[in-house]
Amino acid sequence: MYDKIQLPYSYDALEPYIDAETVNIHYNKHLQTYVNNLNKILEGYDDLVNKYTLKELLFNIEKVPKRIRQDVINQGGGVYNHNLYFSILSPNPTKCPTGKFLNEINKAFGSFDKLKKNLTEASIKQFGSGYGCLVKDKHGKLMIMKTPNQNCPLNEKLIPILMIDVWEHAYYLKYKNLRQNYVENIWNVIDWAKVEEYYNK
Ligand code: MN3
Repeated sequence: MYDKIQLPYSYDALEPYIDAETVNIHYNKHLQTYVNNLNKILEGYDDLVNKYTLKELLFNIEKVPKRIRQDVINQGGGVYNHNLYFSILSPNPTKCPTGKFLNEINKAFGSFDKLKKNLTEASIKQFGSGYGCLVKDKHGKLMIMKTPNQNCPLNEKLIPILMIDVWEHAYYLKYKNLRQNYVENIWNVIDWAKVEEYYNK
């Protein structure tokens, strides 16, 4: 069985940037549905479930039998991406990266501000549902990408360390059609200490 993370804050903790109703529905309904669907798909595949964490399963997606592979990409990505998304948000975020991570950011993007600018742009420009992502490759090199639907960068052997959910369900109640405002505001609640922890893992 794969599961969602415990939400490390209350539903209203990210106000005014992300409203309580959105967090509640997003976490309890949308994410839970991905969890339920994934576990249903994997019924009878105990060998996979017992052998791999969800991260390993998505990273080694070619090991998943073809007849359920796309479903695992969709539903497993839905679980993993949301767990990552919710885990890097915080009502008391560390606002800046440090140390080796900051050096890598400067090397890859020129500056921390430039990284935020590029990732904001990628998130806004993702056509339709998906995510803007900060990923690292196996050498620790940082890249910005966007992914459609629930595709997870792990499927491409890249490790996501920050994902911004730009499905309408992530912002529509408060921001309506204004994805740009949501993405610009989300920087107020992104915890760079957590992102840095994922980078160093
Ligand atoms: Mn979502």
